[in-house]
Amino acid sequence: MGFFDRFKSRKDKPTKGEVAPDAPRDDKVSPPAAEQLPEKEFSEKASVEKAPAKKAPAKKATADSGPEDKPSEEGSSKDDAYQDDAYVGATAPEDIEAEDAPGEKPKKSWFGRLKDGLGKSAQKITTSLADAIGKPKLDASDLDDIEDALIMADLGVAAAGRLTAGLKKRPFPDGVTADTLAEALAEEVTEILAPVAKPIVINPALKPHVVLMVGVNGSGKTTTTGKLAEQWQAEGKTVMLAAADTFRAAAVEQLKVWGERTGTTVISGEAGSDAAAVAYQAYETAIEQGADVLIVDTAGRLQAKAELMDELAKICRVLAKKDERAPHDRIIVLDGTVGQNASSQVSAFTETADLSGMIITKLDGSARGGVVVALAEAFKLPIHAVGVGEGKDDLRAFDAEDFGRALAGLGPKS
Ligand SMILES: Nc1nc2c(ncn2[C@@H]2O[C@H](COP(=O)(O)OP(=O)(O)OP(=O)(O)O)[C@@H](O)[C@H]2O)c(=O)[nH]1
Ligand SMILES: [Mg+2]
Repeated sequence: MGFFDRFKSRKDKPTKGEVAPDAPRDDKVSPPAAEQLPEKEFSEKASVEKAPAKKAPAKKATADSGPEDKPSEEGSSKDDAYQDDAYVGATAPEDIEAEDAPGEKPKKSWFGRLKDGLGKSAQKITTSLADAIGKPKLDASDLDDIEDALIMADLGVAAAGRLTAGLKKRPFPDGVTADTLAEALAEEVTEILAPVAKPIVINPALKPHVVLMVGVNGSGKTTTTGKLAEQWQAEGKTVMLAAADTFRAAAVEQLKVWGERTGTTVISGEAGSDAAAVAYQAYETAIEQGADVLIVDTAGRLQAKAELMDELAKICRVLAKKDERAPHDRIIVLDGTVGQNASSQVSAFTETADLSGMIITKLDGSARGGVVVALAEAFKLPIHAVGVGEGKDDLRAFDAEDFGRALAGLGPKS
C-alpha cells in the first residue's frame, strides 16, 4: 500500500488520541487548503496555545498522548506511514529535566559528549595513523591507508582526498609522532569545516524571521525546534512555534510540551488538517503579535516520497505569499547516526525546500559524525549547530576546531 492509501485509511479509522476528519468536532475547524482560501478566512482558525506566564513543568505522561511515550511504545501511537525506514522514536520529555534532578549523574562536558559521538569515526581514523608514527615523513602507503580510513569513517571520497592531499604537503620537521600527525589532521579537518560553521542570524527587521525545520522521520526536528526556542527566548526574543506536523495528534502535543517548557506560544490546527494552512495561520498570528521568530516544525518525510516532498514545497509557497523571502531559513535536521544517507537527504531536501543550512543531531551517542565533514565538503551549506543530547540546553553552535580535534582523537583546544 502506498503512503497516501495508508494515510487515507488511517484518516478513516482514527487511531488512539486522534479524531476522524469526518467525525463531529468541537468548535475548532480544520483549516481548508491554504492555497484555496482568502488570507483573512483561514487566519481566523488557528488554535493558539499561549505561552505560559512562567515556564511550567512538563505534563505527566498520559497513556497515548505521544510526547511522553517511551520510544518502545511508539508503535501504538504513530502513523504507520512513519514506521518505514529509520524512525528513531518520539521524545520522552520527562527525561529532559533529568539533568536538573538532584542525585542524577552529572552530564559529560560538551567536548566529552562530542568526542563520544565521534568515537566510531575517530577510532577508524586514529588506527590508520599508527603505521606512520616514527617515520621521518608520510609515505605514499601511509597516505593511502589514511585516505581509506577517512572514507570508511564516513568522510566521503572528496573530503578524504582533500585531507590526504593537505597532509601530503605538510612537513614533519621532527618526524611523524602521534601528536603531530593528529594535530595536522585536526587542522586540515578544521579548514574544511570553518567556512560552514555559521550560526543562524535572526533578522530583527523581519518580525518574524521564519525558520522552517525539515528532515526525515525522527531526525530530531521537534526537539531541535524546542532547543532553538529556548536559546532565542533566553536572548530576549519573542519566539512562536507552528505545529505544521499535522499527521499525528501526538506530534502537536509534543510541540506543545516544548512550548510549555520554553515559555513559547504554539500555534496548531487539527490533526490531519492542511500543514501549509497551519503554517500560514501561524505566520499571520506571529506578524500580528510582533514576534521576532516563528519556527515551523514539519512532519518527518522520507526524501524519496514525492507526495510528501510536494507538501513541503507547498508550505514554502504559502509562506512566501506573505513575504517572498519566507521562509527565511530552511534548515534540514540530520540524524548524526545515519552516515552517508545524510547526503542523499540533503540533496533531495535542497531541491524541494532550497535549504539554507543544516543542524546535525545525536552527536552524543554512538554517532557516525564523520559524515559532517562529507556534508561540509559536498554542499558548502552552513552548519548552524549540533545536538548532543535530548535536553533543552543540548544544542551547541557548531565549532569547527572542536569538531576537527574530536575527530582526530585529540582533547579540547587549550
Ligand atoms: N541523544 C540525542 N537524542 C536526540 C537528539 N535530538 C533528538 N533526539 C531524540 O531523537 C528522537 C526523535 O526526536 P524528534 O525531535 O521527535 O524527531 P522529529 O524529527 O521531530 O521526528 P518526526 O516528527 O517523527 O519526524 C527523540 O527521542 C529525541 O529525544 C540529540 O541531539 N541527542
Ligand atoms: Mg517531530
